[in-house]
Amino acid sequence: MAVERTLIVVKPDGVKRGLIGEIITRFERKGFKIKALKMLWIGKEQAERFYSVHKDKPFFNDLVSFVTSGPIVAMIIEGDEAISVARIMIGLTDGRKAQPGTIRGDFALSIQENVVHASDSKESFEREYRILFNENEIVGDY
Ligand code: 3AN
Repeated sequence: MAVERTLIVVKPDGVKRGLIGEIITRFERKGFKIKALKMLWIGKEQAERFYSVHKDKPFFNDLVSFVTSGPIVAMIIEGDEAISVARIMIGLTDGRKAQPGTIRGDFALSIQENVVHASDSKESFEREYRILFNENEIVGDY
């Protein structure tokens, strides 16, 4: 058993569509513990840092505009193999190709507006959570 943490973000489309509760519920029901949770509205500079791995992609500017277009909900969850399990739960990037039963498979019909983000590796988690959270916003064991 490898207890890990990962970062989940409900993107602006998910927040606007009233899917915050649905998404939190899926991770809670799966058995993950929520270690940090907040709503925030990120700015351009923060969004550019968050998606810096995509800075040379043709969709980068659109992606930054999209994630800054409204508030997001960010959470850190913890549990066995959290990183890979959360990736399975969110589904493929393109909502049109994501399996039904996954979050994107059930709620997204777009590759950009795909409702949710989950870190894709331990390295991504370590980099991403620091952009959205301060250490004192993460709770201890409970
Ligand atoms: P994932 O979120 O599944 O890890 P990434 O890391 O490849 O996918 O892409 C990050 C975000 O960039 C996606 N969630 C999506 O919003 C956006 N994105 C990815 N590919 C495209 C694309 N071809 N066109 C527009 N937006 C894209």
